[in-house]
Amino acid sequence: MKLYYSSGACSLAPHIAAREAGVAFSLVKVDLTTHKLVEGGADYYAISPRGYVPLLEFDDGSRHTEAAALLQYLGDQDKDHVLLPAYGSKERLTVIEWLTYVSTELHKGFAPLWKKETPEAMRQIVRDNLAKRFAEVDAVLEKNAFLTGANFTVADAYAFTIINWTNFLGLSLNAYPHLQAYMARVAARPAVQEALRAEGLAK
Ligand SMILES: N[C@@H](CCC(=O)N[C@@H](CS)C(=O)NCC(=O)O)C(=O)O
Repeated sequence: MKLYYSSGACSLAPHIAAREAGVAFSLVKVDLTTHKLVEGGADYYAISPRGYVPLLEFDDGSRHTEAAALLQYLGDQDKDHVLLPAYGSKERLTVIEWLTYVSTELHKGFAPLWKKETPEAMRQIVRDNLAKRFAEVDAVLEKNAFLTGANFTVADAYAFTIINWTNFLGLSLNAYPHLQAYMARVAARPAVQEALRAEGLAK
């Protein structure tokens, strides 16, 4: 399968999950300013009508989008059911609950900060809302090593990717020591290091 991605974008989450699950995949880099493929310059809108990454293309040519959905598919490739617990279990419900939270509260919560046209007053509201979310997550991580307990799951791949945007946007996590420690813990995982290196975000 092929993963269409842009360095450090939300596509880093399925990228990490694919490496954690040990599935075979190749990467196709997209320039999100031009919406063209970096290699060859093909029009990305012809591949992904919304122009968004991530997009997963299977060997049969079928294409799928939406980070939270791709993460569930990739999590299910872990036959030990650690990245995503078994169908029907409450543990799985908890991971999907967190995936949905990251998607709607964090991922889309950050979105206005990426837009040049967002006015400063709005940016402040967005930052204040994110601060509330970071405080919630920090409290959870005071008790747990990862979002849902002792194990790294696809929800952590997603949360790490989105909260990592604080580095690109100059937002401090100093007020959230447990969240800061978590970000370092996730970043140190071999699969995460490989993904960051492949995206040119680590040496
Ligand atoms: N609903 C999509 C949103 C994906 C998304 O926001 N992708 C961003 C990068 S993180 C993007 O491709 N933006 C390009 C654009 O807005 O043109 C998902 O959850 O996967």
